Amino acid sequence: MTYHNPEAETMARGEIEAIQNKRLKETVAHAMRGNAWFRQRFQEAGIDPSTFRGLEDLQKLPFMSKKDFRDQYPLGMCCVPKSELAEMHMSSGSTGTPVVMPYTPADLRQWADCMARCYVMAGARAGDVCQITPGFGLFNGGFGCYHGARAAGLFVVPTGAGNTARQVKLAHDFGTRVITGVVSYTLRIMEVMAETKTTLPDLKIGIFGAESFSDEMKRRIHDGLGIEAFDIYGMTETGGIGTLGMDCPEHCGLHQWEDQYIVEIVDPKTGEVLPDGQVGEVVATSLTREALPVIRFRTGDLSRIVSREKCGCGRCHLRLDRISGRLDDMLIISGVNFFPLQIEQALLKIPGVLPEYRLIIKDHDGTKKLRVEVEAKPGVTGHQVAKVLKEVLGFTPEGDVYAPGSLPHAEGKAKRVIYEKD
Ligand code: DLL
Repeated sequence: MTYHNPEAETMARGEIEAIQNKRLKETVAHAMRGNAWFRQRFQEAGIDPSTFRGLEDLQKLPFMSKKDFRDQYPLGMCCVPKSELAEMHMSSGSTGTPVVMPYTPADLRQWADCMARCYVMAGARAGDVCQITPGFGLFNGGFGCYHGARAAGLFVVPTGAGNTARQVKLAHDFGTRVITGVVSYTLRIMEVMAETKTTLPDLKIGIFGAESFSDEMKRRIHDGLGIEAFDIYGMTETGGIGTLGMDCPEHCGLHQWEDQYIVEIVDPKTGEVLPDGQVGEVVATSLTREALPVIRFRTGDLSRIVSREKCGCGRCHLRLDRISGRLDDMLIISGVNFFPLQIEQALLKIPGVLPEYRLIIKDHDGTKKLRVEVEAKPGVTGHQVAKVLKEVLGFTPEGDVYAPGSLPHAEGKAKRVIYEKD
């Protein structure tokens, strides 16, 4: 069993909680000292850094939201002078208003350490060829994979997104062993491999994220590429890909790097912390970040704590279930609440159905109708698809089955839900 950071990764629960307690106090004091926005927010909530008791007082801290990031664009929440910044990333999200995350050199090392832990946990070893397929730019995916791969001593092939034919050729010619990417882009790679009749015998490890990842999708990627697939979690606001964690080879939940972040699950309506096992909104607090610490950040992602027990891999860092969706992705059609992932799981159980699909929501004077479009191999009928969807949803949506390659394919995150108003 190998760890990138054995000291941090093999801490017992008591040690994790002690370090969280200490670092939480430091983070609150740092934010209040370094930034007027935090100071005012926390003073209004009655927080005094000299008497703040750490974990015991965690729930006295007010929540942060995406709206705070947007309102404070570009650097209104930054806790260090701009001259100390080394890099920034940004996500535009669904509304288009940017969320900016600045980094100091220490923040970049922290990110690299979290990502390197993920690589090594997945089985990557120094010298492995690591192909990075998320975009290099404002999106955190490419650079996060890069910083971590360098820290883990990997040989980086920084293809970035797109030009899938070249991507497959390079993976073949350089003997890529580890590939990182957005879940749905992997499907595009598999398609091009089939078209060009390329096999990648050296490829063993896939690190995928940025989108919900059903077991069915994992199985298809596993069968299609013959690799072990890992589900990596992180976001712009926590400092990027891999900052929160990933599943280990036991595949029994996503370990959260708890010496670096406190992860809570709260009731999305009341904000109350939920008991382990109950599904709610993931709330994250960074414990060592300098430029812009997140403190009780409401991620909008839904999951539950699976376990805080020691895992077979030797880590005690708590495990989250896969992210089942985002609060703002929940669809309500014909009085039924559901998430796109539930449709994906049902569709992929049908033999011959391909993992490219989209849900079109037609809004006619406030009445919403669902149309499901999915690619499938010849032989799969609309009737078969409709029957499966009726079982999941309780109603039969409109829909069509398309030939492979007919639906628009994304090179970044897939856009599964499309709204049409008439
Ligand atoms: O998507 C970081 C990332 C890049 C993670 C590449 C993994 C691979 P953002 O663009 O800020 O950052 O989007 C963050 O993506 O709040 C989740 O809703 C979703 N997300 C990220 N990882 C997962 C995952 C990157 N493993 C948002 N499963 C998050 C499900 C995920 N959803």
